[in-house]
Amino acid sequence: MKKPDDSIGNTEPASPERTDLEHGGAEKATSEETGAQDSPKKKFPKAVLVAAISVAVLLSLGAGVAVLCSVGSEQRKALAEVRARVAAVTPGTEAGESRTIMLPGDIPMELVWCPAGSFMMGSPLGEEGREDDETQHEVRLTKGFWMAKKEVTQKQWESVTGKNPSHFKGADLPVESVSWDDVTAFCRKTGLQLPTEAQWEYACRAGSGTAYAWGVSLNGTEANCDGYSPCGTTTKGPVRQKTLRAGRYAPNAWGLLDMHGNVWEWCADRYGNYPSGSVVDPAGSSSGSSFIYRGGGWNSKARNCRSAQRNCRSSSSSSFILGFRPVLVP
Ligand SMILES: [Ca+2]
Repeated sequence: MKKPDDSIGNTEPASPERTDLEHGGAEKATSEETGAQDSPKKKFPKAVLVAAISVAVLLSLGAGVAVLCSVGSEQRKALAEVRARVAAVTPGTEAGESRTIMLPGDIPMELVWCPAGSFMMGSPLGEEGREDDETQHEVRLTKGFWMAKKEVTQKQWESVTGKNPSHFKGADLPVESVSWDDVTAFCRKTGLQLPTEAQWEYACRAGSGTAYAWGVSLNGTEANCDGYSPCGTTTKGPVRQKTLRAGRYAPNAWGLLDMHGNVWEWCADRYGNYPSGSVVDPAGSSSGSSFIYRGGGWNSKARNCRSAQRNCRSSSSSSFILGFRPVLVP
């Protein structure tokens, strides 16, 4: 199994569960009990007071549960509407065509059309930064697909899940600290899906055959990465040491943003060796416990942001270097 190069990213921020309802109920009970004990005239038997307090607490809890049920019901309805909209999306006609779907709360997610086609997956011998598991082979994708133009933002994540686990907080920053299990749950709720590794690289390259969609070098100027460790050049560039607003850098030829850098992106596939010959619609290894993620992140050396670079980890693992973007296959 490959080892993630960005060991710094294994730190997981704490994400305490909210229990507002239980805390509210407990505080109310304590306050009322205190008031009863301080009263100068104890006209009511203790049993009556205890019963009254119990009823009040139960009513309070009941009202809270009812509110939560109502909110949950509205969210389920909103997500069902999202799935219906997703299911109704039709194929595009040309690369780079864009379409927008609305998430709950009228939060938009822009998608870009990636047409069916063939490409050389992996890297050629001699590419700077190349690793042994990038055996170049021809891949044919028989179906076009819509891919999110940007990494999923925290605003989009919250509109679907109601939570935000991200380490770097900001509505328009990419969501991170999400596991493969988390992002597949997001996809189930919305009717979207994770790209296969082949779909991801095909979209990242957008017709290019070079190490990066724009050419052969990166030093942190063209994408958010560790510019002190450049690739294809000896000139060092900026180091941001954090995520940046999704979509801050120039798009690739099909209009996709941040395929290189900012946060790594989960794919659907299990990690496995590439075949040496041509394949059609590959979906990764049928066994194994490590799942692919691609593209490099804000703390990655530039060579690890190459189109062909592969990385993987277990489905329950999360990190502040790792997010995702979904696809929609009409
Ligand atoms: Ca990225």
